[in-house]
Amino acid sequence: NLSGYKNTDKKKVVVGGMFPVHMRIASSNGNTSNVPVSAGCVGFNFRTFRWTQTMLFAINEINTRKDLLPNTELGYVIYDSCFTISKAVEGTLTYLTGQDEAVPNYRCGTGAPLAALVGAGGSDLSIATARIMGLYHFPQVSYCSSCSALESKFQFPTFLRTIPNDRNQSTAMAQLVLHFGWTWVGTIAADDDYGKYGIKDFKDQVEEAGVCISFSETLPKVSSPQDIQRIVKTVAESTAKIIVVFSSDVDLSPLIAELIQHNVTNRTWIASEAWVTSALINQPGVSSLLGGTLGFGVKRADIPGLQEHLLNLDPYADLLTEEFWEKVRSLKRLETARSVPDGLCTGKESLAKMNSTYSDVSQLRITYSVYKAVYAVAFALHNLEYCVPGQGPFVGNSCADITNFEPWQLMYYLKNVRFKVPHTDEEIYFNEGDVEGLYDIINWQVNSDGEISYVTIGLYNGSAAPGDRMTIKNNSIIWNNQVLEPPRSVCSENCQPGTRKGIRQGEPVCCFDCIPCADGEISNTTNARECILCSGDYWSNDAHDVCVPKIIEFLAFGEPLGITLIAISAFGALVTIAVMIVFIMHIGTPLVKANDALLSFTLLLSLVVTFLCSIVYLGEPQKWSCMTSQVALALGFALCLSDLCICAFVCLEIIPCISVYPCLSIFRAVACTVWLLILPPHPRKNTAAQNIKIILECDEGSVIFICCIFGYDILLALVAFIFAFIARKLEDNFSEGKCMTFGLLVFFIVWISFVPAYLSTRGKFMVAVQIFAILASSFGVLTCIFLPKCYVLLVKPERNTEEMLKPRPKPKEG
Ligand code: TCR
Repeated sequence: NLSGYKNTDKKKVVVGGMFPVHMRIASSNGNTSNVPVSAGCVGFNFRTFRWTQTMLFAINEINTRKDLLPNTELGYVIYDSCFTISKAVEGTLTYLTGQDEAVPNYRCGTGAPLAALVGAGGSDLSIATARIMGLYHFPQVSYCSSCSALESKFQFPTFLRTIPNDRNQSTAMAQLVLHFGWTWVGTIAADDDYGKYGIKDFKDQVEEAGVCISFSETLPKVSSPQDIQRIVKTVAESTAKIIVVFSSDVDLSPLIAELIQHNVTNRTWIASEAWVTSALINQPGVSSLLGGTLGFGVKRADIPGLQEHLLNLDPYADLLTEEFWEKVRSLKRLETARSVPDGLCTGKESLAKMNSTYSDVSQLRITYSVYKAVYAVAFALHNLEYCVPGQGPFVGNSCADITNFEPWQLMYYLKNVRFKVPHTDEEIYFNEGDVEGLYDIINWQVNSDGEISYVTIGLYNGSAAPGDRMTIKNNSIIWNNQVLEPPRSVCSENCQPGTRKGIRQGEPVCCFDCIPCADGEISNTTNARECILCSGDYWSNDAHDVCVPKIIEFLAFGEPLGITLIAISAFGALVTIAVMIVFIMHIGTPLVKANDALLSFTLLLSLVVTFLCSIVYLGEPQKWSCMTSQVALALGFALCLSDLCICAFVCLEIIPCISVYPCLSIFRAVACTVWLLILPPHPRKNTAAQNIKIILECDEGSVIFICCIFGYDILLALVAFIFAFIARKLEDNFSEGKCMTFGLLVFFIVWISFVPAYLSTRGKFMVAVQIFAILASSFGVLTCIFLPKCYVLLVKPERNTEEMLKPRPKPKEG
């Protein structure tokens, strides 16, 4: 601890300071048989020693000023909190009681009132000291305790700080992560209030925005190689490329050393304020690990005269300074051991030559905060001293007395202080104990000789409107491995349109599989949760990202198959007509007369109808074409089959030929009319048969009707066949019976094979199969029945006699 003020006849006020000059306390030997002594401290920290000197510098500066506390001299008591809560509490108690318990400790200036405490370093220390200070309404101004827990005025009524609340920093980090679209980040927090609250606030915000945390590790406070090993393993194995670290440099440095040992690279680190410009972390050799780091630093400033003060340090001023010189000398000795063997030091060698953390004033951030804190106390004291009697803020408009005031009276002035910081002109005031959240965004850029320089690439202003808090110059960032492209850190890449997110059981929501949409389903956004089913007439395209209209399918006239079918049916109709002409030409001959000529003509006519009706099946189905094709086919076949029936009867001489004819046809005509009237065949879009197509087809209207009508056809065909089969034995010269039997056999074969063929085809080919069956059966009947007759009529007219028509007498048996 160091303290002092110059002996003048001015009024005197003592300001307390607390700095973590050492990094930890020496471990005790656990011996309980001796008188316990306060633990000693080890690990001298040059950076925090600079803070201490800055407080002294500020106090000196204030004491020499004529406009600030001209009649009062500031003294100081400074404690080393050793980065440990117990030491900080010990210091606070010493400070409050004035009992110089702590060893080594000295305090001068008896009788001077204690004003306020500047300190105590890390948030956990400040939380402990602020609770005690709060009990005595004693003001505490912290320069580096940024934890959001300290914002509670209820718990810490006399706590103020000149460093922004970490809430701002956590928000800034979250914004940074969202700005670059990283959704998969790891976090490392120090095992103290700073780390825990900082990371918690960060996590809360990013998780709300859909970012997932790959891992969350806590750095041990007391060195623990196993814990460090475990964290190294987690970092190395994680696929997260972004690691957010909320920790002080002292706690982080063992991990960094270990990570360098394990050659972990290719990560981008997001640094909190406490280590972003720390020389303890930025050691030679970290560039492969930490190059490209982004972090937040509190406002920096140049403090004129500070460097001279730092360099002109009297080696024997106090204990801490003596220790400082010890360290400097031992470092120097290490450096020059080989060249200058004796290494004798006078204690006055120039510190400027040593490029140490202590004398480097390029990154005065917390240092500047210390400076501000001291000035805040000074300005508050000034206001207290120059209170106009009778217009004071206290009971009865009274003022406080600078030589003998109560701590809560100074607290009043501190809360309401508003001043411009010397040299920088920054205006400071406390809003609920906090200052504005201003940060520089700092990028660690590796320069040509492998050293890291801190480049400010943006700003964050926590009190601006939410939209424009962060300004960041994207293209001035140099990332790890000297690349200019921001790294990507996602657990799973986005799911493209056409796929959907499939959750992985037991893993964070950012880790998912992309599952292709099923046929008929699409997704048209990236990262779709569900595929959308295409509605009725639509179907998914190949990429499954849009619903496209289904292909409309029907057997068109123009396509090769259509043309072929038309040609065949036209050919069939023409042949039939040709046969008709031949018959007309030979109308008087016995062959034509033998069967009723009319019967032959109706049969031929029915064949023409069936041939032609197959054309109507082609093309896009219309209401009329559906009706025509179905009815024409039904009628055509009926006509044809009833003719054959009658022919068979005639052959067997069962009935006079014409008489039954109307009976057979009337039934049919009535049935068809009823069908057409009640449930007419109509075109239909068949979407069920095939997914990607709409088949335009004719709906028969009523299955029962169609069954009846075609059942009737079958019946007729069977009857005709049976009788023709019987009649085939009757030997006439034209083998009428045989021909019919054969023709009907063709008819049956065609239609029986039609059933499986029809059932196994899809779409427009069903129509083609139907037409083929119609054409084949018609050709069958035409060739079997009329070809032999035409042969006789045209080629063998000599056989066309009455004689030949007579049935030959059956050969007698025996
Ligand atoms: N607030 C930290 C401690 C800390 C610190 C630092 C320690 C800050 N900045 C720089 C060493 C060096 C910021 C806390 O605990 O609140």
